[in-house]
Amino acid sequence: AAPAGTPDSLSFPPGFLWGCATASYQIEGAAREDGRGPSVWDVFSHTPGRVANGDTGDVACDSYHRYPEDIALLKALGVKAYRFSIAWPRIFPEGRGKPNQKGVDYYNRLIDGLLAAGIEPHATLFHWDLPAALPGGWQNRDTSYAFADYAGYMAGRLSDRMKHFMTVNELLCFTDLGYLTGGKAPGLKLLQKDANQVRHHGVLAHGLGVQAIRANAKAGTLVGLAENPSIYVPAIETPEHIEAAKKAMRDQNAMFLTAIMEGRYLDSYLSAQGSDAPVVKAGDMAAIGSPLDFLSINVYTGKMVRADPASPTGYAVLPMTGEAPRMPSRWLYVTPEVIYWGLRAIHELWKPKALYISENGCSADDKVSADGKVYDTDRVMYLRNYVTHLQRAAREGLPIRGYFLWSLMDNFEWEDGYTKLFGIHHVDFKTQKRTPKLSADWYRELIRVNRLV
Ligand code: GBH
Repeated sequence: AAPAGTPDSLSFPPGFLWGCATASYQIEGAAREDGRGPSVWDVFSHTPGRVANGDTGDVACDSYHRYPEDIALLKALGVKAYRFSIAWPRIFPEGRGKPNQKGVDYYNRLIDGLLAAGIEPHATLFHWDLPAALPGGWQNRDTSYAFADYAGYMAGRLSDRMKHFMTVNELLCFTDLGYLTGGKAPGLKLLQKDANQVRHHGVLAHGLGVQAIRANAKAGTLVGLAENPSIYVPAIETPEHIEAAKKAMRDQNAMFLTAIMEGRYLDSYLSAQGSDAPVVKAGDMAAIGSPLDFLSINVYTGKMVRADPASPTGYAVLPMTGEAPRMPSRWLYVTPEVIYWGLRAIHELWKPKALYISENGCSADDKVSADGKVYDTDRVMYLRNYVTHLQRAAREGLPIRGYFLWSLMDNFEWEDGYTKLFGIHHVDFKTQKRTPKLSADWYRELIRVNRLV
């Protein structure tokens, strides 16, 4: 094999940004400390029947106290960057008003620690822990403005030391899944019309957030978001199927990513919603379409599409068969090619200046061996496959700059509690001991050689 760093068909570009990702409510714990206000996830997880086993994020990985140890884990992996999220209710316990300095101090300590370890901080401003005090949550348009104020404030406080800010994480998950199907906080099942308004407030929060960050942050600050578009893979790699999958990407993401990248809702989306279409005020779409410095996507799974001349859309989305391979999370079909086709369609449709994978990873059926180690061979297989398709994207010259593995360590997996674990470090939730899994050893080597291993 060629020595590490030699450009060949297996290498990643020099300086490729390998990282790990986490989110505040999933790892921090310290839910009532230093003036943090309750979030909708505190309320939801403490409501009987909402989360597996009644698990909560009260303690989680206790990263609020153990962050130096977590920085040491990152350093031992050799990652160049760490994506974490900021808990809005630590900064504004009631969502707005007077900032809580103790909350800001925590992120100052974290960021200073990362910089001292030579690791680039990438912050998500909202990864679902909405302050519970905000009346009506995302049903209320005022929440979008409250988010922008908070985002601008934080970027103003942190941009002297870090560049990369993501407004929100995964619009679908905190809008539809919180307000339409109700599996996530706040657990509501609203009518489609009301849920469409929640979606609009979500993209509006992102857009107003971009504007507020630019108005308050130091010059040179880079703004994007971490979105999880529905991704469509051409069933067969022929021009007509490729075109069909690309059209599906644009159409099916009309309420979120397409609106953000194009600054408008597609006519096909609006007409399909009819009288349920959201109320849009003057200026909203311009804010939503604010130009971005980069686009990050969380990539886990996707569907296959074939060209279908008989359909008015020109394509047909194919159902997953019952025997399709899945990881333990019921939704996590193994579809490694989504990483390449997702990036390629986005690049061809909208040409973002820079692309990142802000999350990729999987739950696995982890067992601690007699030697204390987790040999998560299935996770290694999963990651190796996805990263192979990532390398294709890089090799073909797509502007892909980095990859954040979800997740640094086992953590609170939302409605699945601690029953589905995504870490490349095992966490013993009784002792809080972190232990690298086989996948951590694999990732360390990938980063070291910067080519497929
Ligand atoms: C990400 O979501 C999150 O950003 C992260 O916090 C999370 O821990 C990680 O992935 C692993 O789940 O059964 O119909 O309710 C991943 C994307 C999309 C996965 C919605 C779960 C629920 C489908 N998610 N999906 S449903």
